[in-house]
Amino acid sequence: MLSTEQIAFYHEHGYLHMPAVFTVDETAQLQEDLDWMIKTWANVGVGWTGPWRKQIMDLETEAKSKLIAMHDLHFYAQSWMKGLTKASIAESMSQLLSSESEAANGGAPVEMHHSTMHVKPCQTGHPFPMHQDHAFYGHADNRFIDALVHLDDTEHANGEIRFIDGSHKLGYLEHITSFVNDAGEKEVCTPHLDQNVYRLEDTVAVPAKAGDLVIFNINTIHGSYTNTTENMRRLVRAGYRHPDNTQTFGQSCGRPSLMLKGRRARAEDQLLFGIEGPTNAAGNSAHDAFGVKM
Ligand SMILES: O=C(O)CCC(=O)C(=O)O
Repeated sequence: MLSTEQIAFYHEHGYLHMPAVFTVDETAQLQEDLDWMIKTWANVGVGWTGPWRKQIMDLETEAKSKLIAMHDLHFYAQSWMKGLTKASIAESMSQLLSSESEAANGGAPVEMHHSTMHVKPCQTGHPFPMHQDHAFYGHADNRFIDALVHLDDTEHANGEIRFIDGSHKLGYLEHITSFVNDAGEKEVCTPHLDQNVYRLEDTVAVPAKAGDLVIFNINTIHGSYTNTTENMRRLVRAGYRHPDNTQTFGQSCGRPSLMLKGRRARAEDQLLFGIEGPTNAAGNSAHDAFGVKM
């Protein structure tokens, strides 16, 4: 259970470091299975695109920079399914997602929305520009928490996570999603904020140990520097939300999520989840999270 101080810290600052959420043995199994997934399933690519790349990387690093990534590790290895759905994590998320009345009545219900691997390869591992995760999976309100599972100790040299303190209070900000490239053409890019306004230099670094969680609000502005070390920096993000918080667009929109605590309340006329597979061009189900035809 989180202390009153930890809950207050999250609401004030928009992030929280939770040490030793996983035991040494659990962490070792998660690491082993992560390494297997890196070899067997993950994509190795240039990572996020956009003009920010040349602002926060020198030309040589930018040309070599890579990100190893994949979504939904809990569909690929039991350790990850068990780890990300741990009762202690669900309880902590419930504490942070609860209204006063929910807190007085056993805590808010919690569902797990997704998980995503972010591995920075050694030496030129991809930095992340300043952004809010809302830009990637928009929700009606801010009852959504991202949790970074650390598989390696982090520090400045390997690109620890960094936040703009209290920035969740700004609400969702419009992100840059296209730019004019060197050929003068409009090019679509990964959503990010103006790096001159929201600067990595102005962030609070939150270094952590393998087995720790660092959590943050869907609207907290964050980013990270390049991994300059000889080792990979392995990290996995999992998203936890209040089931009443409707997704409006983006990653995994329309997909049912896993209930980790409590029950899914039924809104008036709300339909059951559909059972058919993806049916539209965006890969979304014919039913959104509330069972309404899209
Ligand atoms: O992996 C990192 O350093 C940054 C992760 C991040 O920005 C995210 O998961 O939204």
